[in-house]
Amino acid sequence: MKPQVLTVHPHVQQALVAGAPVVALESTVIAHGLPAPHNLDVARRMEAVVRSEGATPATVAVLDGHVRVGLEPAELERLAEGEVAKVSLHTLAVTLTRRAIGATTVAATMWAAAQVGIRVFATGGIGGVHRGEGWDISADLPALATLPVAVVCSGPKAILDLPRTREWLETWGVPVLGYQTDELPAFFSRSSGLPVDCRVEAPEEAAEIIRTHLALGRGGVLVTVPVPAAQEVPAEQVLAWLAEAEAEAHARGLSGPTLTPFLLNALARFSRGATLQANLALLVNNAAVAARIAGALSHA
Ligand code: PSU
Ligand code: MN
Repeated sequence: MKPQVLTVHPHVQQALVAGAPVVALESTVIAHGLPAPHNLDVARRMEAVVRSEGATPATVAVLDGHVRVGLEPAELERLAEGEVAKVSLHTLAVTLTRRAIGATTVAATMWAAAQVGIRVFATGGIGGVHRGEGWDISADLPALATLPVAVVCSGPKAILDLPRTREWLETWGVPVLGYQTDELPAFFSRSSGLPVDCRVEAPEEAAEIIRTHLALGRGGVLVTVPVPAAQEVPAEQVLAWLAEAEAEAHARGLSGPTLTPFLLNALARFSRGATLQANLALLVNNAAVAARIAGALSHA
């Protein structure tokens, strides 16, 4: 018999049945992307802002052998504390089978959203092609190419190779929209020098393109929203700190899934918290924009 692995929270289920707006949220950013107590605080703020914009939040995680779509407040707390596995698509079945507690990445969260018909998902930054000569490419990219979900983010994380990530998205047919920007945002910074495919000014405009792309029966859409200007960290500064962080990661022999959390944490240390403040601000802002887009999509 096929194992039943997905459980949808009743509030999320009600919204989906009613055709009301729902926004998926990931949990790797809570468990691995941010230090306590900011992680739990921002997870709650993201859910709250989605609600205040009239949509239902659906934070995704792996608990007790199930992929859970929509969590109770106490479950959000469990994810923010203690040992939690980082679950991407290659580790999803293992985490489920072993009944371990897991935080889902963009790739795994997109899969869950697609399974239950959630079309909009908000996060901070997507994974992408890592810098350097290796072949570390996040599973977030093939997920975007194949799963029918719009991911609202502030671009690929600044620790990545942005030009290569941009090329990858083009090759695999992922439309990249710029929300009130002509340039691909660079996570902590508002610009990267790389173009988006199309600038959109309003949620309705984004929703129309998303609806059309999803009707093509291909994969997802990337909606990129720059970090709020007040919390921006200039790209040159980020790159200088990143060089130091990479040297430290190299000296420690870090690679694979531990690399992204290590680099984000090192940048927060070197910047005396400036990158952390940028990360928190963009997460909440992206959740709000995603909720507005989900609202526009539901008034079809
Ligand atoms: N966005 C953030 N912080 C994070 C992440 C995203 O602001 O920590 C997570 C996402 O879950 C993304 C993952 O899917 O990092 C990418 O990890 P990797 O490069 O190992 O694929
Ligand atoms: Mn990787």
